[in-house]
Amino acid sequence: MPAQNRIPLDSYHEYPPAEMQQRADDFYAELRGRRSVRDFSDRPVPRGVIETCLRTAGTAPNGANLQPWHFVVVADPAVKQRIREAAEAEEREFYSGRAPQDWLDALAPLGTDADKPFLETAPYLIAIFAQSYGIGPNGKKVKHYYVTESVGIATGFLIAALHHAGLATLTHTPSPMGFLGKMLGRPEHERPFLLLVVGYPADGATVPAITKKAPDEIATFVG
Ligand code: IYR
Repeated sequence: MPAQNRIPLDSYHEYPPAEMQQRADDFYAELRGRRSVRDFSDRPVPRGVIETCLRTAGTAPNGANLQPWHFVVVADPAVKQRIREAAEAEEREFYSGRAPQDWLDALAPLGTDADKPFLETAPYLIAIFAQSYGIGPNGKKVKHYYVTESVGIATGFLIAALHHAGLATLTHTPSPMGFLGKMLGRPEHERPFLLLVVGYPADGATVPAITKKAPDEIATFVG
């Protein structure tokens, strides 16, 4: 075993309990204001903000610190148009037959359909890829662990970071989305995980009136 290079945990901060509670409350208040948005403005968003939020995503805990993700940021209108066309083709099949009725029933309160104009309107689409393995310096395959969990956590960090910066997002999962890898020139060992639509909400944007489960429905304390 090579010796580990260890450093002090200088980045950790402890807060007195009242301040800790306040911070937890403030963070909850901030994140509970996040909504998935489907009406986007075409106003440009500073690229640096996206870059920093991607850095945040890259800090996520992950399997063996192999960081099994890749983010493709698409701002090019021609590429966005091609993504929209391919996604809408899949979605038309989904909504007109591929999806079982119970899935369509579950989606009904959201009012979604096969039209995805936001894929062109929003200034950025971030295609998130999960790498089943990496390529080492010698060109050899490096197995990745807990890939789905890792990429899911990184995506959560990214969504929270973008929301914190004042941007709206939509987690969009055209199904199937194999076209993304080909269109964006990604290698075979990467599978598209989801497409994050990022921008400002359109003026007057609305969202479905939905609620979140109560604390005792989502959590149980033992002891
Ligand atoms: N991918 C489709 C359907 C869809 C599925 C789920 I689960 C959602 O939460 C929302 C939509 C679409 O984007 O319309």
